[in-house]
Amino acid sequence: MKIGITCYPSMGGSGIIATELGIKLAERGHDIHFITSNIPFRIRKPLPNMTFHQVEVNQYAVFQYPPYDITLSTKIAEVINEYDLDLLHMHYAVPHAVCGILAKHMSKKDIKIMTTLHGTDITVLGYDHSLKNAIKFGIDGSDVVTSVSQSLAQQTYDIIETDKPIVPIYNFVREKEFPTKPEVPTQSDQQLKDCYGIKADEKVLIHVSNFRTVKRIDTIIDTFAKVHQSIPSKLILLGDGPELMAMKEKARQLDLEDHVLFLGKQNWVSAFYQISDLVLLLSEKESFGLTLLEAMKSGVVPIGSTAGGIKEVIKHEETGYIVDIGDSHAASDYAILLLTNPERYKQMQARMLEDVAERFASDLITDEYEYYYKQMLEGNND
Ligand code: GMT
Repeated sequence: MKIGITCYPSMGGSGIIATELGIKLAERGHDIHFITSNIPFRIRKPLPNMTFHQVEVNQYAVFQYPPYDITLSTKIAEVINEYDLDLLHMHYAVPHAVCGILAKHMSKKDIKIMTTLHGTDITVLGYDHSLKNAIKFGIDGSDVVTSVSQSLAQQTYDIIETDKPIVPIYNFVREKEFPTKPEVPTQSDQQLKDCYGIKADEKVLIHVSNFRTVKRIDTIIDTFAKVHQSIPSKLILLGDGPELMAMKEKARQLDLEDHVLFLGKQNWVSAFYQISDLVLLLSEKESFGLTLLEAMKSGVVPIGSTAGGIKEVIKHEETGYIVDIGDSHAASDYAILLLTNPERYKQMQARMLEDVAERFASDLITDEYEYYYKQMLEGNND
């Protein structure tokens, strides 16, 4: 199949899933055309059947704002015609699904469109009255719509009031990018710990995000503060965003500045999971939580909140623990329980790894997308 993919090419989870899926599909022999503002950051080596088409927006004095959406639509239409694409896979309802529909009209080809909803396009933008209609238009005008969890599908029905069927297809990780850590840390793991002043006997908790308020990093620091009182430990925080400075201040106020490590954006998060014992994602909105899955595949046991799709990723008391949003007491109790009971930790880790392999395998999820591509092309998508 000849597939056009549009996503945000930056470090967010939606861009990662779009890129990793593109790589999987290219490895299976499909022709993949990324139509994006930049080369997606996870693409590290050329694949013969993968092409990147850059969207460049010119600035003219007549425009108060550069018209990215129109330029993107024009570029998609050009690529549809030039490469005779079979289908578009748009990640995010606005602007990308809407741009796909516009591009379809511009290209004059009856191309099929799949749209994948990732979360923020519904759970945040969906409440913006000026965008809700555009989101609905993007969803209703797509041939197949997928969401990254059942929870997000339900939220879409509730918030956007569409009756378009929405197919939940979970996030996945390409397994070799997140090798499972060995039981005994390697020399290079200890070297990485040394770089950041983490002692061999200290436990490591990790959180990775874009530091938006919805990620509730305040709850993560409160959780760590309680754990740190009884267990020698460090908290690694990877990422950058609006809450960064406030969270640094919070760590200082709690006298934890030497133990909460703000390491900024990192390209190779996998190395940090190799040295971590627990991953925390205590968000108040989260459609899936790709960072959890990346950490779990690496062998790091998760504690998550009840938000959105997290409950579908972690099986409470079986593959990790779930706590109410804002409940740092419960989160720290579970963390201490796991970190002080090596047998319990090992059992949960083993069950978690089995579950990741069963439900979130990259081949399984790629098969699901491919199945719906075929259904669309055969006209069986209603
Ligand atoms: O988590 C973010 O804020 C980034 C965001 C994005 O749009 O890239 O991630 C969303 O998509 C990921 C991939 O499907 C999901 O795993 C994340 O849970 C989702 N984020 C939210 O719902 C807040």
